[in-house]
Amino acid sequence: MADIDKLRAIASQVRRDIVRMVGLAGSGHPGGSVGSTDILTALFFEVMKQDPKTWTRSAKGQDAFILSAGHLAPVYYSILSRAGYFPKEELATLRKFGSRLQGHPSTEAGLPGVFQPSGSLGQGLSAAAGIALGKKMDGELTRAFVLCGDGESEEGQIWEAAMFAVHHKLGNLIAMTDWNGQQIDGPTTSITAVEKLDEKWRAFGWNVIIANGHDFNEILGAFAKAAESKEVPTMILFKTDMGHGIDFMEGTHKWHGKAPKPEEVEAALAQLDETLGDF
Ligand SMILES: Cc1ncc(C[n+]2csc(CCOP(=O)(O)OP(=O)(O)O)c2C)c(N)n1
Repeated sequence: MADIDKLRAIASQVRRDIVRMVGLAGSGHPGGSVGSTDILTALFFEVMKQDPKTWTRSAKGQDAFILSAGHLAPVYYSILSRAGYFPKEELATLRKFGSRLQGHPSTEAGLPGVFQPSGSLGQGLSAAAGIALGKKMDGELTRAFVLCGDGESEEGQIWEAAMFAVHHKLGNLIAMTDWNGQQIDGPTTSITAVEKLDEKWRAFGWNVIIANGHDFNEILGAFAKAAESKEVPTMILFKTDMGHGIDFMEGTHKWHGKAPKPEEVEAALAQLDETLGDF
């Protein structure tokens, strides 16, 4: 049985980390990061088979994760550090020259846990499909996970990968969409409407699951259902709110890529319990 209180406590600390990191850096992407915190907390602390002590990009017997929406680097870095991949003090170096924590994840920077560079939207699903195919060819029973954005899903390469994964029967590929209805310039409906995502993924032949991305029971239930699909890739559409957990960031694209000022950092921290010690 998953310890939901433990997951909630980790998620609160991760949200604190994100706000403080982006505030210190003076730039970055807090809205989608705090919005996808619950999904990635459940994934890294309950679902995925990964061992920070033995992790390398070529390690056998471990699941792979790709953050296709690479601008969500703050949540990724916080989770990796809190899961034990590197010391939490390094979180203070986000976006600094020479830091391993670049504005978008880089494998060249050598940060443990980062499997694939990302930031140029639309590519991560293709990479994850390739990894899933490789695992299948090697007879490995591990899986490839990838998190995409809904705005990102306006990229054509996503749908090319969607066809590839079904063609190759990649049941070991679990994709997730942070379905917050927002992207950089406004609601997705006002940019290039990608709705209805569920019907689109079903039409492409995927196993589609819809879940509340802020309810740990639903999130874990979705991953459990995904594990039952053996030959068909799964897309979990997680309904989320951009900025979830910080009242003045919630539900608006305005915090997609804007750093909070010092007083806004304080206002946000007042809403989030410090559960694991700030960096
Ligand atoms: C190929 C490419 N085009 C454009 C961008 C600029 N860009 C960065 S984030 C973003 C919006 C992404 O929206 P979404 O995936 O919904 O993320 P969210 O706003 O929810 O964080 C865009 C257009 C990019 N990084 N890569």
